[in-house]
Amino acid sequence: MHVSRLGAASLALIMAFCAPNLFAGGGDDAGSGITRSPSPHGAAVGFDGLANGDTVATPFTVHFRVEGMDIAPAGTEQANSGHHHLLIDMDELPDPNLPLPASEQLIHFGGGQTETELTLPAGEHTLQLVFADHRHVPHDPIVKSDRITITVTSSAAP
Ligand SMILES: [Cu+2]
Repeated sequence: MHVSRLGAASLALIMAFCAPNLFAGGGDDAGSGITRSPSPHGAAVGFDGLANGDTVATPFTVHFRVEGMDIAPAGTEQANSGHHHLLIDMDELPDPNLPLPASEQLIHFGGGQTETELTLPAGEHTLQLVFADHRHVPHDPIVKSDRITITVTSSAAP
């Protein structure tokens, strides 16, 4: 009896802590109980004017496109909206159930920007876009572009 009473108490504690995250439909909690914002059918992101296999001279401007959703700055909670994230030379996506971490390889455009100028070392690089909500958490289903490979040269071809 002692064991089962302990078990019941633990379960009640777990439910008390998890329930708000499971049912609040949002919030700032970055824990495992996070609820991802839904994306509408047909939502897509991609690069405008840059395709897999392209060669570009550094620095170059990358243009982001989104279809079926709206751009909203980070921190602004609004249905069917989010902001762009550019992943540079990342072979794997971060856990989509958590806010995307920021790094030199994962750039947030929380101001709602739709383009950026990149300066990259000469050579092959991969680029990928991931859209995410006001908390930087990718939508469900995730809205991401193909990962494209481009060749960067140090100066414009003559
Ligand atoms: Cu972000």
